[in-house]
Amino acid sequence: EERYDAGGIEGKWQAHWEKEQTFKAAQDGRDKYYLLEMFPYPSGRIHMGHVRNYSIGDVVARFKRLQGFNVLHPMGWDAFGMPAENAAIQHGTHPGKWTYENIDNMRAQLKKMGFSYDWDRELATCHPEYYRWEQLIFLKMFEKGLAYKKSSFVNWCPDCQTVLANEQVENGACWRCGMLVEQKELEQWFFKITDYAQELLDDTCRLSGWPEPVLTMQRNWIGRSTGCEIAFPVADADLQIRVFTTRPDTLFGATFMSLAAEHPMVADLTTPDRRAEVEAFVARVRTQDKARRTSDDFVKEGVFTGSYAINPVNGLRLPVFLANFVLMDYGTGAVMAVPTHDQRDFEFARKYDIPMVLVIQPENQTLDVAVMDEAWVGSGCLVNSGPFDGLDNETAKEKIAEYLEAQGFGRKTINYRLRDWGVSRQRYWGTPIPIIYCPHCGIVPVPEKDLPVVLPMDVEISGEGGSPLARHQAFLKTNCPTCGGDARRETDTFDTFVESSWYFARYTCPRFDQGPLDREAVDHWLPVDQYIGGIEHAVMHLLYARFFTKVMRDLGMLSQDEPFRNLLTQGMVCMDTVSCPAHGWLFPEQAVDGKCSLCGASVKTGRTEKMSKSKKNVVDPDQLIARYGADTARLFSLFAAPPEKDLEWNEQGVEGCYRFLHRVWRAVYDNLERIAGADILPEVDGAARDLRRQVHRTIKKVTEDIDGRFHFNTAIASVMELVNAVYGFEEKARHPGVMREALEATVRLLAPFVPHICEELWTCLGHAGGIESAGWPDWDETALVEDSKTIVVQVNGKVRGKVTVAADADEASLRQAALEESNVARFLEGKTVRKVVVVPSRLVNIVAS
Ligand code: ANZ
Ligand code: ZN
Repeated sequence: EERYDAGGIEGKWQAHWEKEQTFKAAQDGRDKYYLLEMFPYPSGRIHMGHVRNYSIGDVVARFKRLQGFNVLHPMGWDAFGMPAENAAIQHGTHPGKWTYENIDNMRAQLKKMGFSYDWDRELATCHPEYYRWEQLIFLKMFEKGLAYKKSSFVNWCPDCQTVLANEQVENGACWRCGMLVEQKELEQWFFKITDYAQELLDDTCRLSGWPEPVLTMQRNWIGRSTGCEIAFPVADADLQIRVFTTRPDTLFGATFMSLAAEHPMVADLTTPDRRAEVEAFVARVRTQDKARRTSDDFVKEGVFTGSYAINPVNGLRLPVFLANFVLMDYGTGAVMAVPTHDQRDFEFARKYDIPMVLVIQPENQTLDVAVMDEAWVGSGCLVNSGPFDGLDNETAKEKIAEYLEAQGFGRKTINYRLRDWGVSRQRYWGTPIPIIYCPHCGIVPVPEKDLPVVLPMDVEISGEGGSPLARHQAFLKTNCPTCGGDARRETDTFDTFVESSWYFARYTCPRFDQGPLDREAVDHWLPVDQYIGGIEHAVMHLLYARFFTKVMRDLGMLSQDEPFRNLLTQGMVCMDTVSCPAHGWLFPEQAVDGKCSLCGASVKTGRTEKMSKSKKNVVDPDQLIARYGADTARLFSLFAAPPEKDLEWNEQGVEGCYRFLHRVWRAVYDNLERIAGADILPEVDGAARDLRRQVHRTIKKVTEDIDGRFHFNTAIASVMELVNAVYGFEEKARHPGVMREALEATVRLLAPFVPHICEELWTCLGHAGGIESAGWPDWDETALVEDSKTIVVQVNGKVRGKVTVAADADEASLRQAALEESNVARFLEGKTVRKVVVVPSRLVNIVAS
């Protein structure tokens, strides 16, 4: 074929790879390399974000394979989740049907992109043969106390009758229906990730292949603080209020107590005369969402309970308040309030007229409580603190903590911001939690032999409150495995983050039927050598996956401590937004010559933003492939920006990539006859030698740019330059061997980026067996050696000429060549040379006057 026909060759090579099982990963003597991209949610169609993510991964997978590694590069589907249920409600299709159809669509789309997956390992998390093993892991965790049930306060939408994650609450209202969200106490299943808080924190230091910002986010999320727990007795009652503080140095300055509205002691602390007001306050706080309650600009309010606590170090009576900014699930849910040294307490004390006592005096100013207009949160010396006066406050933290321990009022503790992971969802389309409730035996785990607890398919999904599972009698009603009596199944399903917490391990043995993991396979392949995905998963997904790895290790299922050795977070795919005054956002093809195709009005081009359906600034990968082919789509996504940066979509860029592939095609075809059978001779001179040097330089650069650095854009740019050099080479006829070497290098270097065209051209160049078996090219060090170099000559700092000298010329000969250069000599006429500065291989500066 004389012309580059992307469509034709792409289908042909995809069929070839499939037939030959080119990308099948096998455990053999070669070094393993596990390359993984975050698996997609089967929403229906792939978008440009997927194209980019998976193109990046595919370059690495193909490159490593060519380098001789045994590469594991799997693909699958994160197939449980809300959108399937919403689609069911809207269109009346079953979530399962919807999901599997989407998977079929998207699999076909990915295949059209030519990604080098081992499709034999494909998995869908909604498949019983996947989630049965997840249920088994849960049972093992339950046995070890790592999965437990407790009642807790959750965001609850009274209209949708379901729990909402914090991210699903917008300004205190449900993201779906707009109803005000309540805090509801519910029995929920939790995973004890807090048992691993310290290890998860410590091991961040071992993840040198992760971006620093991601590690920082993980550390902040874990949020370790050291401090004290202190018990304050309640006046005239046999009660104690325990607080967590990071500032024991301010203990003498505590003038009141703040408790969370949900604190279990609220009823006991409230005096009869205060009851009505307290109850009203508690009811109001419960409607406020947790994320906002702690933000700085949230209005701080509270209510007095009528009780007093006693400060154990100075006997001061501290009124006990409830405050909206104190959260039950941090520390102990109670705070000793020090208005002089904590800004929230300061504002609260001003509002409710509570006295203040200064206990830390800064070094270079004198604070006076009467005129303070904000809390002093800095360091200083202790005052009004009895025996601790005069100590600097860092020392005082230690001393007061020791004193409290000695007196039995408190102890040093470490507190983590990280909470146990609530995994219960009142959802249908998820993994059933394998638990049975028996009126006699209580919570009974489903026996392992009865797994999987299969999600029933014959459900009615109406969108009305609650989970359809709770209305499915055949699912709900069962017998107790212990006593055989009538019992009821758990109807909650897992948070879908559970599935994505171990899929990377299951890929190593996706059809293993004796347990979740085949120890030998998982220990062979893990850790993932390179993980690639979006920054939006920097905290939750990556933290949960790390947690699960440690849990599976402690359950004896695998040996690794960490799942992902290297992490690359790719940027977003962005595009201009276009809008019409009458029709709002327009798809790019709806704007023709600056006019709206619906009404003819002039359109406005808005900001470049992340591609999204809502703003209509999207490009459909299928259309792109139909028009240009997968290789162009891949090339553009890799060439337009470095992977970790945002990529701005533009049609001209795509056109440019397409033209480049034509150019490569033509360079090979135009020279085919000439170079057929030509020997590659290393001994050449002049322009031929220069071209060889560029070939080997390019091999070196592309290799180094890809390997661990992901500088795909500069790698591609250097191959483009090489192609230019091939076109510009004037001694084609005299040096067919050099031409062949240059063209073959071009094809081999481009193969990881644009595999279809390269396979085709490689065959045209007379090679049987496919480019995969050719391996990655090496560069020839001797070809890199320069035989001459060009040096700039300055006179008094101004460039006056250039000289070309032997590559190994010494200083003396450089100096002489510089002084003899004709233009330089002209500038030196009539002057005396005072000094000659030689910067080897760069320039010579002559100082003359
Ligand atoms: C007394 C004090 C004095 C505090 C002072 C701060 C400054 P980090 O570093 O985030 O761990 N706190 C404790 N539990 C709380 C809860 N459930 N809700 C809201 N606030 C809570 O901060 C710990 C500090 O946050 C603790 O130290 C406590 O206030 C507050 F000059 O105790 B501090
Ligand atoms: Zn029973």
